[in-house]
Amino acid sequence: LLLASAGAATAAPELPRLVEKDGRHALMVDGAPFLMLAGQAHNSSNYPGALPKVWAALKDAHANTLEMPVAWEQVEPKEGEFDFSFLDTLVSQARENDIRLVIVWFGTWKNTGPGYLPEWVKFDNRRFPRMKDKDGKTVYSHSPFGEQTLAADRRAFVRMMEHIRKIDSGHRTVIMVQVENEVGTYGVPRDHGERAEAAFRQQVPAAVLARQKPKVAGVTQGSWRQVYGDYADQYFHSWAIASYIESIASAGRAVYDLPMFVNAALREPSLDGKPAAPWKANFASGGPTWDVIDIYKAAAPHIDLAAPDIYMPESNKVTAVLKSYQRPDNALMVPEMGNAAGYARYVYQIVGMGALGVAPFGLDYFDYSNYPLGSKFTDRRMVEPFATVYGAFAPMQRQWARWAFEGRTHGVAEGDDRAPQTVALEGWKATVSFREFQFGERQYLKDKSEFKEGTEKPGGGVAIAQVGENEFVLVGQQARVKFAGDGANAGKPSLLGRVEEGRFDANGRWVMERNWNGDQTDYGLNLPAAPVVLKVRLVTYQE
Ligand code: N0T
Repeated sequence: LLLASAGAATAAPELPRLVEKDGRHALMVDGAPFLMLAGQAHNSSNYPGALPKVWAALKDAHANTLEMPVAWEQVEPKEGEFDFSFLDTLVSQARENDIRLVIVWFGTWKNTGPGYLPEWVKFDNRRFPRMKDKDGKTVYSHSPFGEQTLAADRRAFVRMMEHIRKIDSGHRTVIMVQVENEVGTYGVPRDHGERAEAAFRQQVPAAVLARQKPKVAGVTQGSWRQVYGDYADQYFHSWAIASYIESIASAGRAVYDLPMFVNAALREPSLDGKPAAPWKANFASGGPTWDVIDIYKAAAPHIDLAAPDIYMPESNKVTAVLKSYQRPDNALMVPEMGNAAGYARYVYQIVGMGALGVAPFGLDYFDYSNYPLGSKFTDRRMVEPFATVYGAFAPMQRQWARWAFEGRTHGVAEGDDRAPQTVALEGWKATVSFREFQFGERQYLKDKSEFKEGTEKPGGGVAIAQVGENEFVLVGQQARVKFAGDGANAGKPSLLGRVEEGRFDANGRWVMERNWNGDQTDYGLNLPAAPVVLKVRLVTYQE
């Protein structure tokens, strides 16, 4: 008996954790990189009765991870009385469905507001103060300087982490935790309550100064206003909220050390590389927007990453957002993205960039449509565009995550301009073009205004992994890919050596289904509307 239990203890897999090497990142799950092909449930799907429609959609989507909210109002409806029965149901059903979980903590702030506070917190503004604006008027959003609010939120969060440890430490079904949801405040740049005002007059902490450069010429230290001028209010609020989150996350990790992150309601990305302008009332001040990631890093070392919630459908904005959140000190993860069909192609770009994971939002069959942020549909028609892409990656997600961590992967999504894109590879470059017929070149067409059916809207995407010097794995749809020598192979004549269409089996072994040649390779590799996986070998030769 003793031996058996000792064996079971050693068999318990290690805790999920984030690792970094050469500025790249992996989420280690059961000791190896893991790619989260995820979906986030609707906000109100966090009750046992709602779960059947969640699992059904995730299964249809070929997802391996569910992001599910757990709300403070739900677990502590009366002060000090905790009920984690939903977590019990969620975790056990996740295991039955072979799905990992990311828990999304709806605490003090949900989309900046107090919606998910228990009523004993929400309506007691003395104990749990809201922010004040500059005229002393009460703001809807709770103050990050509410000491009792922080203590109460932290206690509930810690109790949740204790509960997760209790039910899950032998399984690791829960792999990450999001702390709060889309924090910040709309309409007001910062708190003007008494404690906030006192803190605002203090010196900017050295940890912040070390990362976020002063905005006032010639000033290297001083109060927030002195150092950051017109940016001071937003920066201060970011620091205040990040510090609040740090207190919750560090206490939670002390009891059960899961990777933790924050998500951002985006502000407009920088399309021209220029720094952001000072805050105007057009985005949530204080949230982890791209311009204040450094403040979050300084104030919240127990938060592994800040992540973008992408509800901007434009391809140039999506690209700018992804670039601004992928940094050597910040792993890329997209915990929310619109679930409209047009977003499915971005999975190739996101996964190709080496993200830890991606999740369309509202990926369950609850009869609620997020249009215009997401799909008009609430049934299979909503899931289908993601299902085909996830289906191609699902069997190979472990290999893909390893390749991504090794820096071998690249991703492209068709742009709104439909223009070709080039991908720089080692010794090679790939040109990806869109709307082409599978056979022949455009000049063969009589009617030059003709395009391939099904390409009326941008929907193409390709992810490429360079698995060997001259060997590639391509996953993609609705695109044409052509390779040419580059770098060490520049100018050398080359040919496709072999192009196998196939799939990876459950053991990660390649299963060849056919060899593409002739018409199927003479005009580039023409990926059909439904995703395919190709293994491509290129060969240079002497003329
Ligand atoms: C998201 C989701 C959920 C360009 C919206 C997005 C989720 C939260 N908020 O379904 O509420 O809990 O994180 C806000 C997007 C604002 C509009 C942006 C237009």
